[in-house]
Amino acid sequence: MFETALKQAAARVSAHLETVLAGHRALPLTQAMGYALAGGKGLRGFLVLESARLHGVDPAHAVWPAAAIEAIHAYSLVHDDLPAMDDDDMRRGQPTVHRKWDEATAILVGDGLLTLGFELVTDPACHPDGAVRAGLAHTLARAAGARGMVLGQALDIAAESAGRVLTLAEITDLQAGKTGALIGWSAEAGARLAGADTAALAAYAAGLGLAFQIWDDVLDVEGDAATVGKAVGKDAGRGKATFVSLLGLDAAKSRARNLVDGACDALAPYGAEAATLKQAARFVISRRN
Ligand code: GRG
Repeated sequence: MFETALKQAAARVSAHLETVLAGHRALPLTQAMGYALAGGKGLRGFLVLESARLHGVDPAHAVWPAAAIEAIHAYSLVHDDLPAMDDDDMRRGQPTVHRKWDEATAILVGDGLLTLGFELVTDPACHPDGAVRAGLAHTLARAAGARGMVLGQALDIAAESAGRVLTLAEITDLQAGKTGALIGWSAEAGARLAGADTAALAAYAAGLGLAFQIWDDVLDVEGDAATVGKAVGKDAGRGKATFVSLLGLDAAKSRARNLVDGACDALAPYGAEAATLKQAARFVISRRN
């Protein structure tokens, strides 16, 4: 069952991150970094481990980039929750880092987790070939930075003062950066570790990433805060354009299903071996949090 595979992958990645943090000084910062890393679904780390398995990569190598992407994802959530950005009190069913500690700690936790991601992919234990490690670090910088996730976040913030509702094309472009870039990097990482072609996994991740974001918008409308683990209804409350507000709930869900079908089709070159990645795509549009 897919949920079991996801939990096992998340446990493996969490254990790796705990070992890494055990080597840090016992400061409140380290405790807060561990707190920020806990409690997520671990979908991005799972995508790294599963794409690596498809390419016969040793999990002892793949766990490094899997931990790296979860660290960078956790940083993005901590900074996104800050008062200067989304100003959220709850994340993963717990108080946000700036609420439990303070804003300075939350900024440093984010900075620490972002840089930790690059430390992990460039660790010699991640891959014996320095060129492969450099390739992982370079593509990770592209995905996380001002042409990827940071760009998506900047476009999202700019949209709030644009004085008009974004179009579907603009939202799709924004989300490709904000959510899609890290999901894409995760799914392609296994091929990168193996020195293989990333095209099929990139096509899979493009559909998956967009479906993931559409489902996030669905949960903002249909979910309850206790299950989702954070405030819901925020987008509608702010009059913010989302896939659901532009397409309507039913059409948004059907678009997400079509995207997942396309994502699964893209995995054809991997045959039956890709069954778990297909289950992951179905999970993304059935999840309740
Ligand atoms: C601060 C540079 C910077 C970027 C923030 C990712 C992001 C950009 C903001 C997060 C806000 C948000 C709700 C985005 C929508 C999609 C998303 C990334 C949801 C959270 O991902 P999950 O569901 O979370 O994989 P877990 O908690 O399971 O890890």
